[in-house]
Amino acid sequence: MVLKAVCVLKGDGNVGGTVFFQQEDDKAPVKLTGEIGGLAPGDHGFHVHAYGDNTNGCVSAGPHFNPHNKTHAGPDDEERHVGDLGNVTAGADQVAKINITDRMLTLTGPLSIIGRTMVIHEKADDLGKGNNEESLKTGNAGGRLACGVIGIAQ
Ligand SMILES: [Cu+2]
Ligand SMILES: [Zn+2]
Repeated sequence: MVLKAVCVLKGDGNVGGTVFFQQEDDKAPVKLTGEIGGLAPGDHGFHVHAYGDNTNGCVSAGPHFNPHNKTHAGPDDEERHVGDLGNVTAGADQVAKINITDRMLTLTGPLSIIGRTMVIHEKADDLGKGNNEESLKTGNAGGRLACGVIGIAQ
C-alpha cells in the first residue's frame, strides 16, 4: 500500500510552501517533492524535527528527529539523525524546488515521521563538518524560517 503524507510550512515572514511525501511500501525510500518560497537565494537547512508541537512557533518542534541517538550529519552519511535531509537550494526567484529521495525516513511504524515537524532554516546546514560542537547537533543552520506538522494525506 502506498503511504502518503503532506506538510504545509508557514513562518512569521513570507517563507512558506508545501512538501508532499510518498512511500511505495514500508521498506521503500520516501520521496519528497514540492516547493518552498520566499527564501534568500542559496542553501537552507531542511530537517524533520522531533515533535509535532508548534505551540510556541517552530521552536517547540524541538531538536532534529534522532531516535537512534546519533550525531548530526548529512543525508548521505551512514551515521546521522533520521531527520537530517541536508539542504534545499533557493534560486534567484527565491523558490526552492524539493526533489529528495531518502532511505532513512519512513511514513509507517514506531519511527514514522507523521506527526513530527518539517523545518526550513535561515542558513545552510554544514552537514556536521563545521568543526565545532554545534555542527554535530544542528549543522549551524541558524533560525527557523518556517515549519509545519507532517500529516496523513489522501
Ligand atoms: Cu532543522
Ligand atoms: Zn541533525
